[in-house]
Amino acid sequence: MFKKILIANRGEIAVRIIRACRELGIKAVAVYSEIDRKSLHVRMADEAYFIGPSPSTASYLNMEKLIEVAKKAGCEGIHPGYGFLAENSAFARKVEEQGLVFIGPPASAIELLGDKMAARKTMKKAGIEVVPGTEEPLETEEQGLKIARKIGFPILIKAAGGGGGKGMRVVREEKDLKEAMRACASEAKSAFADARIYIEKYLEKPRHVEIQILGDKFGKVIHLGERECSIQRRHQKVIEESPSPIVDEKMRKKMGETAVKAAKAAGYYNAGTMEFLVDSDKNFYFLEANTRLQVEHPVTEMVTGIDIAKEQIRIASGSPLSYKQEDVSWKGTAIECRIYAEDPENNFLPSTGMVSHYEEPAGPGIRVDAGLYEGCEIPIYYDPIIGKLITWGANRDEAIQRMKRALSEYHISGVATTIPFHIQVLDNEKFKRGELSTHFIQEEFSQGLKVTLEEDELKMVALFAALAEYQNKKRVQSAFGGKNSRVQEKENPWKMEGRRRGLRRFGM
Ligand code: MV4
Repeated sequence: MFKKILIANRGEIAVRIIRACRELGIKAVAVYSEIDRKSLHVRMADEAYFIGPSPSTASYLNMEKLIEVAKKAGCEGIHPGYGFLAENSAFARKVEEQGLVFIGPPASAIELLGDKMAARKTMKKAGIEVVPGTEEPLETEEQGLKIARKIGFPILIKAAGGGGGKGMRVVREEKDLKEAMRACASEAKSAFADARIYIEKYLEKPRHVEIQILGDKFGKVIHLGERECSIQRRHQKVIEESPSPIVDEKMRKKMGETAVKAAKAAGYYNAGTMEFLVDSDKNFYFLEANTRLQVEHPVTEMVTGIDIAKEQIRIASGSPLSYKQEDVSWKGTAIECRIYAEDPENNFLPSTGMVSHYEEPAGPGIRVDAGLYEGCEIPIYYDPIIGKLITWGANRDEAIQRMKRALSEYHISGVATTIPFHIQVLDNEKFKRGELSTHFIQEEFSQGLKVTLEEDELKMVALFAALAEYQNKKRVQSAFGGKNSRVQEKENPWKMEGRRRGLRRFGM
């Protein structure tokens, strides 16, 4: 087993990996950019090294610097977390070339699966069902038209280098095809430096269900069941859960075996995810693979009891899988709400600044993976995800009730968060019935947070908001050693709670 590893990331995921290291008795080395000097991951790590200016291109994306620091600090491996360099095959290769271990899949698998067309081809060859469409890049507009007619409209044009919803175009009628092909190719060329495009049958309102897999370096691969990830907004997942309300034991086995087959076909090891689209008849089709530890991994951890982050590190160090497929079982339901520093009342505009007040929920069935503490700064430079709230329940209803309880206990002031939005989604009748699709938010919450108050209620809200704002101002001032900081007494927590209740009563 490793003695020391470097975590090439920040925020909640860096904290998550530090926790895994600590439980394994491994020293965790953090890295930080200028603005992250005082971040939680830096505080929690055993050692921390400065790697450059705040923009990620100058710090968290600086491959040479990260490798240099890892060597200097005496690390044996690098965990990339998610985002940044996690799915960069060149980085994985460089790390290994420098005699360090990349804590993730082999560079060859990242490369293969990163090319969405190559991935489709590989999976189809392995006998895995993919969405009907082409395996070769479209050469001419005439060829595109021929294929589209054969598949039948609506079709979807995708970029080989795309993924995660980037560079896609739905075409419903023949007359729009040529223009869409042209636009998609030129967009793909500028966004991914790869103009290759292909066509798929467009599935209307599918569900997004993904299977977590784990594979070791000895060719053993197992699956940890599915996550339902249909609740997303503009290709950003909002709420995930496991198990999926539509997947039964039989379907789990079938999807799981398909995902294992997919991993083997790609020469995969370490943790990974196979994404599937599921149509209204519960047919599932391979969509793409995620070659990283995913944001939503905790829901799988909660229902299986398997620590995926620790397993990743064990696998990378050369240990065989700790579990056989028969050892994996699922209990209850886990739900995750992603907490973004975004204002749901203002078109989800990113919100930055100092967290002037911070209180986390606790109690039965609650897990908080966050990168925050009271007084910390939320910078503008990175992803707006600041934390995740995960609840477990004996069944889906209990997990939902717990989530509502936990969200109401989660107090973050100083920056706007998506917490109030989550509360509304959890109250949605369709959500409660498990009737989910990738169009759910668009259809049910097109305006973001719903504010449905009478005029006098709005006045009350304004009053409470002003009080809360005053509260924050005072805290910010004293935290910065403002002119009144010394004479300011600590807030009366009863008063604070009263004001919060006032806000909560009006759904704030
Ligand atoms: C699709 C699709 C419907 N039909 N492909 C979006 C992200 C990218 N990974 C693939 N995506 C989709 N591909 C076919 N043939 C619908 C989507 C899609 C989607 C998929 C997963 C999660 C959310 C989504 C939201 C909109 C569209």
